Amino acid sequence: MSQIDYVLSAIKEKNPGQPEFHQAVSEVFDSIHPILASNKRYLDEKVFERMAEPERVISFRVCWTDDNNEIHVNRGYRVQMNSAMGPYKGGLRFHPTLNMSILKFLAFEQTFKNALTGLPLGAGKGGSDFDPKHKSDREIMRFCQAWMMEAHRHIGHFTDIPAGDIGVGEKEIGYLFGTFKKIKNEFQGSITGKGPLWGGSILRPEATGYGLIHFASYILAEINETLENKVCLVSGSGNVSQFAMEKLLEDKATVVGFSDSTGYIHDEEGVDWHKLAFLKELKNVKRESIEGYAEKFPSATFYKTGETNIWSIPADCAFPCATQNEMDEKDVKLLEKNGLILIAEGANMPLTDPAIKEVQRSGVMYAPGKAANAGGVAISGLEMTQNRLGRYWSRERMEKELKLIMHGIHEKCLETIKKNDLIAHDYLNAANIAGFERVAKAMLAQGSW
Ligand code: NDP
Ligand code: 2IT
Repeated sequence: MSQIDYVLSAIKEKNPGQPEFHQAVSEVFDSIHPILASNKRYLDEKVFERMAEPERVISFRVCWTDDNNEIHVNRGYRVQMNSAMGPYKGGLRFHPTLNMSILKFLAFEQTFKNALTGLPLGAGKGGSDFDPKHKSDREIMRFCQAWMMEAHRHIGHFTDIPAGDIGVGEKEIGYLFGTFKKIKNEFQGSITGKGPLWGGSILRPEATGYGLIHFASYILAEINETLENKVCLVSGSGNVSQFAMEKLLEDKATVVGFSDSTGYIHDEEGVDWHKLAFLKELKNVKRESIEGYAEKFPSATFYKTGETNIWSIPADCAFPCATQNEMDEKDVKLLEKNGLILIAEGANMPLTDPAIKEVQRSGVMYAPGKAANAGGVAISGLEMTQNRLGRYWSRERMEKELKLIMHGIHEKCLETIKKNDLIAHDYLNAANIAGFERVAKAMLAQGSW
């Protein structure tokens, strides 16, 4: 085994039973293999090994009482992955399947994504195996208070700034922020995704979904195409999906499919503004299954999670915006057969490793999440700036900033493709190499920590 290949196998051996983490690390490693081969200093200084080892992992008991006075014990986490570029920054996920493998893959990906934004952001990720489904508001509040009761020791505007992810939206951020403020007796930008009345940035809720669609437009422009009249699939129906659909509607694309954990909807006539408003109410306020959408609109059919999935609907563009490994090799083959031209990832690592290999073989254009879904954390970065300045910036300004950052990431990818003689439109390797080089240089400059 070569010295380079040993790096990856040693990381895998050191982290047994963490398949998602192995997957994320292997993907970046494959991209940067030539960079390691031509840059002995990266190998000698063990830069990649350091990137794959969190600076700090915090795991703690979260004990809370439900509405029936019953006590529950959950596990809380914060993985502080890398602070070479700035304070730890990344979302919190509340989902019963959350574990160390998923958290470390998310925190690892966040390192490169945050570097690509060009903002001074390190990387982290956290959350809990708490399931927010079917919980009352009071239960969610007590859980969030209990989570922050411990986590506040590790959080702060110059240390570590959490935000939302799956199961954590403005409501949860409110309870988490309120608890932090109460404990510290200090109103500071210690968490992003806050409400716009109490320190939050305009456009943060929209930023990941909107940024994704901006990025897709920049890619399509490379082949003289636009989103107009393109038939699109957007998996999930949460924060990222809803605003991806909204921007697609603005760009005159037709969204014919979306999903949630209960199944998927095929709406042959497409989602319109009225239907999207209904979907938002269904998911955000009532917190129910998307099945209710098909009950309301006759052009739509609901398919329960089972033999088929959303990717069986013929489309031009697919935007996986739900969760990791939601698209596999056979899904990509079917999409390709049905004429797909673009996959852009709103979710983190939604394609399995064989699915990515199939995409690379097929020539379907592909935007990896590290680049395509960076709009959310980018606007979080600008929420931090506004909090430090004690100012609110206008919607117009935020829209300009989001486009500028997404455009900058796209340009950085093109520049990296050219510089490294990559195949045209190889955004996967470009994003990994560009993110890696930024973080690696910062780490080397700061010595062996
Ligand atoms: P939400 O909780 O708002 O929505 C998640 C959606 O995905 C819901 O529709 C949910 O279904 C569905 N879903 C979640 N887990 C599963 C699963 N195991 N199987 C099937 N469906 C599932 O989360 P977000 O929209 O914030 O996040 C979606 C993705 O985007 C995640 O991968 C996240 O890491 C990524 N991301 C989020 C960013 C953000 O700013 N929020 C930024 C960058 C990436 P149901 O409603 O039934 O639970
Ligand atoms: O995966 C992600 O980039 C997020 N969940 C958003 C992180 C953030 O700090 O806004």
